[in-house]
Amino acid sequence: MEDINLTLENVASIVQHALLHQPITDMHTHLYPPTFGTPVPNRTGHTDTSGLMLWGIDQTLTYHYLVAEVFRVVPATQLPFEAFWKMTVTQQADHIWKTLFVQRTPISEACRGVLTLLERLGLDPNEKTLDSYRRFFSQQNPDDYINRVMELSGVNSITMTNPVFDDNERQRWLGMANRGPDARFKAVLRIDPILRDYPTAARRLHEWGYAVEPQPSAQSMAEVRRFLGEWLDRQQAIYIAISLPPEWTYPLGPGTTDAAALAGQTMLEQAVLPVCRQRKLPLAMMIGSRLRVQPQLRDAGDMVGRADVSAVVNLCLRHPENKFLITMLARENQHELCVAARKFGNLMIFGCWWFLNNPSLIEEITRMRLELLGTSFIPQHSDARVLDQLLYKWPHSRACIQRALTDKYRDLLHTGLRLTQSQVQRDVRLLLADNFKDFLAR
Ligand code: RAT
Ligand code: ZN
Repeated sequence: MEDINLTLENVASIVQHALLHQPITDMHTHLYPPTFGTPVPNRTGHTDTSGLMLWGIDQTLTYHYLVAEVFRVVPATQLPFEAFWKMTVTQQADHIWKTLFVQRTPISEACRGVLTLLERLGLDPNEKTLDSYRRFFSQQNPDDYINRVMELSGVNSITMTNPVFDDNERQRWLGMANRGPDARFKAVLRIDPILRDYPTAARRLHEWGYAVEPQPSAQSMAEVRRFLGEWLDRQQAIYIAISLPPEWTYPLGPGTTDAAALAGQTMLEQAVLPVCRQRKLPLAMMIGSRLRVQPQLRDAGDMVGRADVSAVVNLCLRHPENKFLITMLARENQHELCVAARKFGNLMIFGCWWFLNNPSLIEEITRMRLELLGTSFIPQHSDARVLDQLLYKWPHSRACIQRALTDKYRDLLHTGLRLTQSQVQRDVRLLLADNFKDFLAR
């Protein structure tokens, strides 16, 4: 087929078309296949309240981003936290719908997202109650519905987050021995306690039969390496991941006496990084989350804090044989992180994480990354916790990437450079899929 030359007139539609037709590898989500159970009743009437595959209107509306927003409007002085958490998911969803969507204009990004996904499913977002949406979801088979959502959102590979220190998650893996993996989903070994809270991790590992000691001794390191290796094999994980607080730094200062921080650094250097090197797996570090600042909000109670980019620089410099996938939560860190990525081939920056996953910020950050890094970064991941969220998070992000890219191609056209549709397609393939795949394969 003949290639089409880009012009100032056709560039916007060519970029839009390329983005829409490029299958997305979503490299960080909290989604699961049906084999991990689902708390929503399906056609066979089965309900598994601890199930991990979240989907449907009630889960969508009780997303922690919306829980935070509903408590701003009906504060805990009117509806105490304990009373909210005692409600069923259905009651919580009704409360959130009435408060944020019927009585107010649903203008926030998390609210708008729900409207986008309803519209994508052919549902009218103007309903005053959730009855008709619930009817729609009760008619879906979870397994088929995954295919439908993936097709509608343009996602062809979903990367999970599999926190091995979560008992529910761990038990499900252990009970799954004879079941084959779901080809639509890839696993990621998430190990936060090993670096964030070594004493707890050591105790749990000991309970699970690893000869790990309360101190990060040589024996403990060897056992943590054995544990990581066994779980990487079990999950067939494609990378190891952790999230870290804003205070996280590397290396620790010479006067550091904080035993947990010292143990975390030892485990990073002597267990996690060696295993990653040996298996050629990246370590994904998500930096800047301060957990449970408002504990009564549970998952909605976490905060952002400005972190230390020089810790990332030191890490990449001292461990050139390791690969790091890095995202940071604070807007204030984005420029410095981008400059750091210019220095290190083993540093791949990814996504506009959590509180940055808003159109104004995605667009600003993507424009800056294109200017500083060309096409050598991963612009976005969905972080979806509820399957249906793929139906809004990707279209909203795609629109931002589209505007940023279109303007950059226009700038190039003004220089007299000739550009074609297939070049745009190649760039978009790098951004939405191949930069991640190539980094894994490196
Ligand atoms: O974005 C979120 O839903 C957060 O609660 C976290 O899960 C975060 O994305 C993480 O992976 O730690
Ligand atoms: Zn996440």
